[in-house]
Amino acid sequence: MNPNRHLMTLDEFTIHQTRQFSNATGELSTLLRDIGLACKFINKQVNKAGLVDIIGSYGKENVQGEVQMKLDVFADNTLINVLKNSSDCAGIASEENEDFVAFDDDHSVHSKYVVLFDPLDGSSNIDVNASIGTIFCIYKRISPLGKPCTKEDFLQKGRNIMAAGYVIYGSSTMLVYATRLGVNGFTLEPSIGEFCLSHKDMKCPDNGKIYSINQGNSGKYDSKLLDFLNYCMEEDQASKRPYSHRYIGSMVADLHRTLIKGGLFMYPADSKNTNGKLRLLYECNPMSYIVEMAGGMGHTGKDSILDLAPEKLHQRVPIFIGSKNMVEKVLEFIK
Ligand code: P6P
Repeated sequence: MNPNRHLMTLDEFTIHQTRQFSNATGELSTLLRDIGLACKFINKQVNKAGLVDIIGSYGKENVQGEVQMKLDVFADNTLINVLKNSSDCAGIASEENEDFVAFDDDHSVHSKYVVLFDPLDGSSNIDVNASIGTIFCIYKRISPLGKPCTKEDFLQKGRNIMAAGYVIYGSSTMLVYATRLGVNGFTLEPSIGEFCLSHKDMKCPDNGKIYSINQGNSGKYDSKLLDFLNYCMEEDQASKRPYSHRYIGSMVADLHRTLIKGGLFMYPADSKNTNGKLRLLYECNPMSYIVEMAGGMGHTGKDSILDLAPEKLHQRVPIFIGSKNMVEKVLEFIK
């Protein structure tokens, strides 16, 4: 290996970050590397979805009543198996499982962390080859070590997150993760099978020119939100409006663009989905943590997402997330 190489792998980066905390034991870094490993397995299948008999629905419905694509199931099983063998995970909660899963072997009951994830978000885009992703967040347990983790470990506020991230399976495969030290992005280098640091210290621009929402639901939005959408479409050179409208229909893809270019992603409540569609624990909390650590905002329209006290594993919340000034602008209209 060229001694002058400048590539820093995810493993090297997490070890380097650990050294900044004198009392750190490296368990969180190990967990991040294990998640990265699981997502490399998922990436391999996602990249060849059209070639092997793994695309298409699995036939069963998940707890959300959504038909499970085979890749959803594969991704869920892969993350569970890797984390079960990890030295630092006491249990998981996943979009694809009705209840949380406590790892009750002698080793895992002493692990300090629990992991929540959406194993393959945006899976309805699998068969049209649009970008999809894995979303995760890591909490330190509040239940006593030495016994299996409990539901309370998973129902913590987003403010308590230790680390959160996503992997986007797109034109390239990237892992982005945030801790209180900041947000960093790693691009998978297939020739060495490593996530390599490519986006150091990511910041969400305070302003952006893109708003992202499923305007097909406009007939179900309240009048204040419709007023904001009309504001977005008005011509105004000073504030660089009209904005461009972009909507991929895959949260990870829409949020990745928002994080990098700035903008505002919205999945509001409507007359049909009175709490919105996206799930608090493993979609809105991790994404809000990442965006807030990058200088942006994540809000329900009433509260900051990270301040919500979760009540159920699969509860849904409205979300307005992205560039700070754009979130504040939509709140002026809808609050
Ligand atoms: P709609 C994908 O199914 C998902 O959970 C998110 O990834 C995405 O942002 C949203 O739902 C899209 O929902 O109703 O616009 O198709």
